[in-house]
Amino acid sequence: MTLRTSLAAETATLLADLGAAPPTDGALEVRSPIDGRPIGWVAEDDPAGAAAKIAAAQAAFPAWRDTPAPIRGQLVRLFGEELRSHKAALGRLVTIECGKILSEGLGEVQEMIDICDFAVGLSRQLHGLTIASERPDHRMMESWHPLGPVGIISAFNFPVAVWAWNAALALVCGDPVIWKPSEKTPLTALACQALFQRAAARFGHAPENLSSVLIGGGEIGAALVDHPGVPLVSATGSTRMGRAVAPRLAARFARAILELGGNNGAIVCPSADVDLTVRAVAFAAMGTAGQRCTTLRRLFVHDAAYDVLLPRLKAAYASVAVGSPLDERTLVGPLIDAAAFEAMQAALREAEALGGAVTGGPREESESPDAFYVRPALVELPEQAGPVLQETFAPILYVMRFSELGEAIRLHNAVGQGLSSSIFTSDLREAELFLSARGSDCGIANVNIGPSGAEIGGAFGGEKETGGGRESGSDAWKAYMRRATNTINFGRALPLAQGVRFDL
Ligand code: UN1
Repeated sequence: MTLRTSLAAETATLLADLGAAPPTDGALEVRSPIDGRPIGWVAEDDPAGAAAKIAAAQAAFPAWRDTPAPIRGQLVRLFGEELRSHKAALGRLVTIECGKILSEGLGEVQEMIDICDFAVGLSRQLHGLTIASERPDHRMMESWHPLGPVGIISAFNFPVAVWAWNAALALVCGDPVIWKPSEKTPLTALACQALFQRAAARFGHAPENLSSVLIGGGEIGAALVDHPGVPLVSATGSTRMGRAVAPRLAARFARAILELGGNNGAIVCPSADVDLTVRAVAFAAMGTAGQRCTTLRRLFVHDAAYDVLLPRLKAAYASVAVGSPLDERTLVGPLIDAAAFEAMQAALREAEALGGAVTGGPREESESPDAFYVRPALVELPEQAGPVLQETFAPILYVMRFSELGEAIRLHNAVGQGLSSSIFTSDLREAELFLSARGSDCGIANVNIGPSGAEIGGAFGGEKETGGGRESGSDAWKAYMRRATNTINFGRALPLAQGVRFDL
């Protein structure tokens, strides 16, 4: 495991490579979950400072709104180029700051590059409909206009990609962006901002303050949520956070894109390909140390597949390499902090009290008392109750048996959250039932792949307590623009709709 001085020094070097200021100046201490020790200090915004940055974003809006969308796309293309050329450094910084393995740190930057590519194409496709009018010599159409500054609140587990999904779309849609990253991961945010500024300098005519970063905790998030100059806030985090944010946005009629908790399930049918299922479940449940909103947490296994699948899964759980995420052999890095470890242990104790058989779960050796490495846990449970109904942000997979698919789907849908889901089957009828209106109630439903690791081309988000927002691909861009319905009369008469007469 890397020592304190080397991680802090490496962080400073990476930030310098990325064009960001040295992380030595400020009250907010940033720790790496790799060893739990400080890697930097950054200055926090106070509410007055936050308000000033929001006002500056408002001031940037008119010029950006009036820049043609394909030209706005050129700035996002340049930002994507910066990301491409700095992928290695930013990916490594993601790993150091949030603890995901290097391949996933790099993957996260790739996800940013992908959404930039998508947004550049989109900048020429922000199109509305032309609609048949019931009146002679009339035409109806939709126009999509920029909305205004977009607030983005992101979580520690995807410290840069989630911002990029929102920012790349918002920017081509004509909206300035104001980003409040998790206070656990401000350094990667400041690095992204530095790369963005480089792209803006190369672009040459972006308004000042098109993108800004607010550093701080809940108070600063609240400043963004409550500001009347921010018509849309896209917030990623827990359902608890969403319950605090949503009513405040509703109170001022602002729009919300909420990406809240997931409690994702998968159903394994008798005809499932066992090798494929083991690999998919392993990545979805143990990858990112169980700290994705799309992490697989509930597995329903048919009686006929149970005795084949479970020993294979248990072997994978026992052998998966847990350790420093900077080590290429590691598949499971650390939990983010002590609180995450405590929450995991509490959930496992609760599951045991309910008759659950727990494999794995204890803390693994590490050189540092402040780093929290765990052996991922697999819990065989007699029924779906207690901790299974909650999202515990840790690598715990609850496994339950079923004998009839309809019952498995019912249990699958019987939780508060509705983000992502999967079925493993070779039977077309089972797969199609799961994807149908009678099947999974989630925003994402997959066949023969796990629930995590979505590509950016599709809309990303979930139903119920997950919040209902959609980000990233498909037509998610529409949430970042305002729609105007236009009716144009090119005749000389004035017929009224619905046959109404009003003859003067
Ligand atoms: C999250 O955990 O907040 O589908 C986002 C996935 C990733 C995004 C996860 N593309 O797992």
